[in-house]
Amino acid sequence: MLFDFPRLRAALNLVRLGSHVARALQEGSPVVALETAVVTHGLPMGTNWMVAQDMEVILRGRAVTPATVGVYEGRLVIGLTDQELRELANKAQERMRWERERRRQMLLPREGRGGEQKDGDPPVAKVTARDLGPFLARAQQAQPEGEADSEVPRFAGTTVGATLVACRLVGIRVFATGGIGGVHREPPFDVSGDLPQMSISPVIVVAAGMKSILHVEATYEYLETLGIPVIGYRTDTFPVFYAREYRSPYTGRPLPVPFRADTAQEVVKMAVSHWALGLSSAVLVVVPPPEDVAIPWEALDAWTKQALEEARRLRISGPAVTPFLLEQLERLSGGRTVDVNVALLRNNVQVARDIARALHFSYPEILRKLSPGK
Ligand code: PSU
Ligand code: MN
Repeated sequence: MLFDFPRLRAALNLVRLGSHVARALQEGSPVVALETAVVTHGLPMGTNWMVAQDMEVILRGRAVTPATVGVYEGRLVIGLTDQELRELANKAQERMRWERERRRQMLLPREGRGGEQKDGDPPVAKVTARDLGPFLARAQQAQPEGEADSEVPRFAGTTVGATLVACRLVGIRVFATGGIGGVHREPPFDVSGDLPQMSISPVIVVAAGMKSILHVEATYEYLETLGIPVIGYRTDTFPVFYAREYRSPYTGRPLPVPFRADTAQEVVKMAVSHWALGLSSAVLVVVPPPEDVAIPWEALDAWTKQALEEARRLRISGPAVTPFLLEQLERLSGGRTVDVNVALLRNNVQVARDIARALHFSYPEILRKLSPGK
């Protein structure tokens, strides 16, 4: 082996395991990981904190330990405390202000921008798996003994991909999110870092499918290419985040899911059978958003096209694309997309909770045997 990874990590002081998560992992009780990019970049202010708390409460209610992952004071924290999570949520507001101001500046003619305008960094970043190492290193370099240097970014929400890195480090097997990233619809056909991380992380990922803003079919194909099993939870067709069903512009039909499970137990059997064959990718469980709030595909698709148009007009690119489109959809739908987003996050966490319990009761040994990072 090239490095002694655990010792190297410890020496660099890169990761902190929350005490509640450490305890749960030690005694082998069920744990569900949660991401924070949805908190810092996915939901409006106020709602984000409420949902982040709710998700933890849902898990604790059935004796499942939440491991909410994020970057706090330059360290990857697996199991943020309430206080830390609240701080991250609050930083979303400053970030939105920062983002608006920057966009305003971009639209001004060059002379109006006030000379050499420096962008600076947002108060809270969105980190993917590939950003994590450099981000932590830079934060710590600037702050060897914990003295405050507010210039260097030290807080971040972790995307699905970055959160999976944390899952691998400590052997968490179940993870709930809203919607995964994927292949975007337009050039340069940005592909979310979520997908390659899913291909190397043996974790059951519970989501309401991929985001509607993506190229749904291209993302679906990519999941196949990467060897990631897709299981419809009480559904035969693919949900797309805010909508229970997608309608293909090519076939005029919904997209079928390859496998269906009606209970948490069935999901667990399929996942364990996948891993037992020596395959070590994630297993994606797609759960349609609750019927009473879901948005019909036709309406969603129309809003999505408008949002994409707006992104093109403002030349939004890179990691800012997804948060921008979500914000536009909120505006175009009169807030309906936020209601669905909240409802589906809660719903997904409930499903993940049941899966974590089923995994724990049926295959307690898997939590140890497959445990990586040791
Ligand atoms: N689920 C939500 N809202 C979000 C996300 C998921 O309900 O904002 C985030 C996830 O963190 C996911 C990210 O990893 O969006 C995808 O971003 P990108 O397309 O830039 O990879
Ligand atoms: Mn991207």
